[in-house]
Amino acid sequence: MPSTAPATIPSAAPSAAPPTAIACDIFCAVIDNFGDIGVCWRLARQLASEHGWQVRVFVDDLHAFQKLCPSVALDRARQTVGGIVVEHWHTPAHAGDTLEVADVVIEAFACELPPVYVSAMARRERAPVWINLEYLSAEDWVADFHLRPSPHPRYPLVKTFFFPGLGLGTGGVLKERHLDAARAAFEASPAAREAWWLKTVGRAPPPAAATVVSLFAYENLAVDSLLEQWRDRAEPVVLLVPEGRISGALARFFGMPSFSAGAHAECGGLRAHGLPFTEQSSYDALLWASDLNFVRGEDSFVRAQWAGKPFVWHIYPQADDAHLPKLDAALAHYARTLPADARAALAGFWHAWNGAGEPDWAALRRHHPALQRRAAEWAGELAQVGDLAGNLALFTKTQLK
Ligand code: TRH
Repeated sequence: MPSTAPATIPSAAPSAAPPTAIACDIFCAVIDNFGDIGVCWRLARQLASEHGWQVRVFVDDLHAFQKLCPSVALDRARQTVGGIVVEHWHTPAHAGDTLEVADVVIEAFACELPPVYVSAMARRERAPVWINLEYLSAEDWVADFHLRPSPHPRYPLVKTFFFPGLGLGTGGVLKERHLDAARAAFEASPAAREAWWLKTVGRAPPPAAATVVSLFAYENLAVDSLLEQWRDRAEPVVLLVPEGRISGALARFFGMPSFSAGAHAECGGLRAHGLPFTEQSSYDALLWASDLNFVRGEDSFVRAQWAGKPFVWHIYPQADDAHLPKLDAALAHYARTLPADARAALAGFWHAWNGAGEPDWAALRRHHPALQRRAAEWAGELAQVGDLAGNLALFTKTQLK
């Protein structure tokens, strides 16, 4: 075992795809934040590096993309990043410099494909496999709708709905083949952990008695109460906060003008550090270095599950509280085998973090050993559903035969 393990997942650097490689176009419209492009980019990298596909990503917001992938140039209409072609999808009608239709066309999150591209799909000698990749939901109905075909009203084309999910019969969630090994190497190497702390936080790792918490969340009314609880408890908490939407609350709490990357503050038992928003492949190490992770949206929510550590999910809020059944559906999977008291503490905390009630840190901490055991067990259960990229590649191959 090497003394230092890599703290980043090696990014996809596919060797030049052979001419017979499956060509795949992924269309991604960024609604807000980083989850849309986060999921698409992770999928693109996996299809290229693990399945040898020749992938092109159409994305309408290069700024959001560059945050996850700093080598993206903002001013290029077309560029190749890690072997993947990136097209700036600058208008809804734009379909690339030359209109080439791929073997597999992935429309992410029901974004609308350019009409000229759809008509070219219909003219193609062999119709492409057309996938609508949906948002992740843990609800039961997802398995019934996964892989349902939807014929186009005018063209001889069929679109298939591909539903990520946490249960059997769904498309699963993304998981790279090397992920578990990378995590295990990080966790087994005190030198890797120390190097990560020095590089990322600018400090040596804290003593084992401290609870390390990573905090990635939207603005959240419960955060002040939680910061107070951390401040007032005897047991020390070390808080790692990638700069973003929650940073303003930290600044207010500590009476600072801002709480961006490089900020440090201390109050009672709480010590907090502002971190830079890292490249996507480096985010996992933050989850591995922490004892408990606050995550949000879709992709960080999935990464926290693979990290095998207890986590708290700030779900993306939707109109009419449509997100709340999704939160409970995820809890039903994740907390399924927990003892009733630990399950109640976790559910109460997740609900409070999503707007209902006060977060009770002491209760969550009390059940940490049970939550830790369940987190590891759950990662194993989730792996049974299969990796989304692998499931998608398998399905498309049956269609391309
Ligand atoms: O950013 P998100 O809230 O994204 C979304 C969008 O809001 C989208 O519209 C919504 O529908 C969807 O959630 C459900 O959260 P998410 O999905 O976790 O995406 C964040 C991405 O940022 C993820 O790929 C991890 C990455 N990331 C980094 O690369 N570096 C970092 O430092 C951090 C904190 C995250």
